[in-house]
Amino acid sequence: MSEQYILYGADHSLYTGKARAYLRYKGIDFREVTATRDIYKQVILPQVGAPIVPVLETPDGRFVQDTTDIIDFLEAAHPECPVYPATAVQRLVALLLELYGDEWLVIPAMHYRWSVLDRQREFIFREFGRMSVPDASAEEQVAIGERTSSRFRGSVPALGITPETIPGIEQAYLLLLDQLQAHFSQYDFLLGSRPSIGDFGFVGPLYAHLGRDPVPRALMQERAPAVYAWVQRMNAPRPLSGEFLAADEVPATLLPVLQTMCRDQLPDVLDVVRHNAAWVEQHPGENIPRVLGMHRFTTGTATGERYIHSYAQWLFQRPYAHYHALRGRDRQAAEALLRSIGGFDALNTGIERWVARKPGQLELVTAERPPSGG
Ligand SMILES: N[C@@H](CCC(=O)N[C@@H](CS)C(=O)NCC(=O)O)C(=O)O
Repeated sequence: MSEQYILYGADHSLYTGKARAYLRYKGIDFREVTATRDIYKQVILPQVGAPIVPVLETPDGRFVQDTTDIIDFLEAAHPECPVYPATAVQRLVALLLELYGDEWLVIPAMHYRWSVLDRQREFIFREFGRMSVPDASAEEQVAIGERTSSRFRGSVPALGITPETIPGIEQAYLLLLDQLQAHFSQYDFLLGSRPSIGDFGFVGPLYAHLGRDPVPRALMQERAPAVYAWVQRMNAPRPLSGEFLAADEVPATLLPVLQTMCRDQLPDVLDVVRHNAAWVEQHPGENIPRVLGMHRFTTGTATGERYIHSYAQWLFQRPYAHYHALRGRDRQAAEALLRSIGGFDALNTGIERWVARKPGQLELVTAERPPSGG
């Protein structure tokens, strides 16, 4: 039996980048196996039930899918230098920023991969082809990649990326780069000298797409070199080093990022929560489909339609449950933070139906309300 963990994924995969950076920071012994066509057939589909990466295989042969579950599984097994801050407000911020990176920054990430395809076509298609068939020739890989990437390319309009929304998406991303440039000029990571779960949420979109695909990488290097340097640090960290800032401090440079998140993403998430509840009402006992139609969304100056991603509720429940479990001074400090970033109302909107993930499927199921409620 191997003593190593195995991470099945790919260099150009957003969520693989999140899990990889985490494994490296924790100094965990692992090897990465490219999710080739054969690996999908022989490992991922039978073990996970769906064609998705990344997937972690543990040394004792268990499989964990979903980067948040992967990280939580590994945090329990390797508790040294936790990536979840122990203090109330930093932990809330870290969980909110994970949600932002995972579920919202995927919009600029997918835009800057697919809308500028004419300027990075060979690279992108070859990455997809190389993943499926690593020993094919470069030319074959480009042709294979063009076919195998069609599912991802095809999801671009459903993510809300259209000619009408693109100017707003770009404006919002450039603003984010400027805000993060200011932040990372002062701090190594989001909350100090140790990466938190928020950093891992951010590095998915900011590495595999925005910090690696040729067109957005050049943009990041030129406009936000401190952000690019953070991406490099995330990928080559000093394992188990660093600390979160003392006294539960949240850097002032993060507040504008959190304000944008609360303004743009939280209304979308609350609408997902409503749609999930309505669906459960109408289909008692059934799984909740991954997508529940389309709804309006806003990012920066752009307004459009994007898919209702039921999963977003599951990630949102993490900061939500953490906040509702706080008492006394911790609760007051978290409330003050939420009021200052415009997130108070969203985090105090009741969740009628809680959801959970279930092994072997991507569709969510309903869950008990946690004791801290909300
Ligand atoms: N929430 C999941 C998302 C994983 C994900 O969307 N992976 C992409 C590649 S980066 C994929 O394989 N998508 C296929 C699908 O969603 O069906 C995670 O954190 O692992």
